[in-house]
Amino acid sequence: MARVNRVQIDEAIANFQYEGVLTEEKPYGSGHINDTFLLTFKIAEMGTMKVILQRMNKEIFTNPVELMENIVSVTSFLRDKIEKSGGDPERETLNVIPAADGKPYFVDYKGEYWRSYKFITDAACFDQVEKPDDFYQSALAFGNFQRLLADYPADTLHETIVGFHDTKARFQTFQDAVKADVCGRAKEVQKEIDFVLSHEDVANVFGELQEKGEIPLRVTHNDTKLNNIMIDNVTGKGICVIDLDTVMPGLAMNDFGDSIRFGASTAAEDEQDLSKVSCDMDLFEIYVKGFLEGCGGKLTPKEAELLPMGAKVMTFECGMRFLTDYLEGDHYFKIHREGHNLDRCRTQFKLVEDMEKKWDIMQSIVKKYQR
Ligand code: ADP
Ligand code: GN1
Ligand code: MG
Repeated sequence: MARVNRVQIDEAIANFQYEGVLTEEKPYGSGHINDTFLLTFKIAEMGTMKVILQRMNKEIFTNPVELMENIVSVTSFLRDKIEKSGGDPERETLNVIPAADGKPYFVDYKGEYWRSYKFITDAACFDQVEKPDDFYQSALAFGNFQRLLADYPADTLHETIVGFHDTKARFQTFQDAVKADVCGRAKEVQKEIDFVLSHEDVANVFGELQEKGEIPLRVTHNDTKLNNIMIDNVTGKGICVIDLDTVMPGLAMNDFGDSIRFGASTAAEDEQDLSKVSCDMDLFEIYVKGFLEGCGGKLTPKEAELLPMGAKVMTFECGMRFLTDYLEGDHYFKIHREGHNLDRCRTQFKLVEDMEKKWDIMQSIVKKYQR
């Protein structure tokens, strides 16, 4: 997407139901998809109010109206449950701020879509695990999120990205990208291409089990990385699950797995020194414990048994997506340097290899907590 320009952002700010005087505006967070800004308003003598303003990525989310319909509906469903259990819905779920015309989004003069959320104060998002307990709390919160949405009417949800975790289809897209080689980059990355090709079985495993009816579709988050959860600064609890763009029917193992690929890694997702990258078994264990607790015993024995496979599938898929994007000229994930997507792809494949070495340990850890 072209960068956000000044006129667009001013137009967006003027068209949401904000109160007070804008005193600060800055780009915010480290998401790879949307353009996020933090705005601060001064409200009379009452103090300040912060909000998140986002330009949604229209190239990726091709139907932002349906996407916002999902978010409004899921957040009101959660709000209701949070209220009933005596929680604080202002902090424990996203709160959409309406546009001036009452819609949950604003369309700017370029036809691009914006939305706004109340900023969750006194909480933080992490790009890497700093304290193991934060990872445990994120596991509890993502497991709990799945449990809270277990009775959400799944057939009313729009599929915001078709085939988002259809790993088999993504394998095909990858092969097409290698064949087309639009940037002439394939020759530099033969080793990584061969890695993908030698793992076709990993791309197929969940599709085959679904066809056989051995694993259920649930309402899942589908993008469960650590920086999509807010940890309360005071209590240290995983207070709110954010980035709800991909809440759709999906697989419990994939929600588990995406958290592992990002949070149980000993290095950043884009680390260039691969000797620093491995899958930490202590963090893996902490997450297994928290996730199973959060799901409240709702996973079937088959799903629990497949959790290590979820970690491998999601890590492999993500590496393959980064490599596809590198081959196609970096149009999907935001990059901040040359070869950024290739660096990201390499960490993911290093993690897959490491998981293969630690496979027996991963399985015995899951057995220990399975109930
Ligand atoms: P992306 O899809 O680009 O990852 P996110 O919705 O995850 O976009 O937002 C990017 C970042 O902005 C998050 O990682 C988080 O740091 C911050 N953020 C988003 N929503 C909120 C919120 N309501 N309160 C506080 N911070 C938020
Ligand atoms: C993207 O939106 P963000 O930055 O939380 C991506 C995920 C990837 C992740 C890799 C909608 O997540 O699928 O796993 O980057 N989100 C989308 O870090 O494609
Ligand atoms: Mg995000």
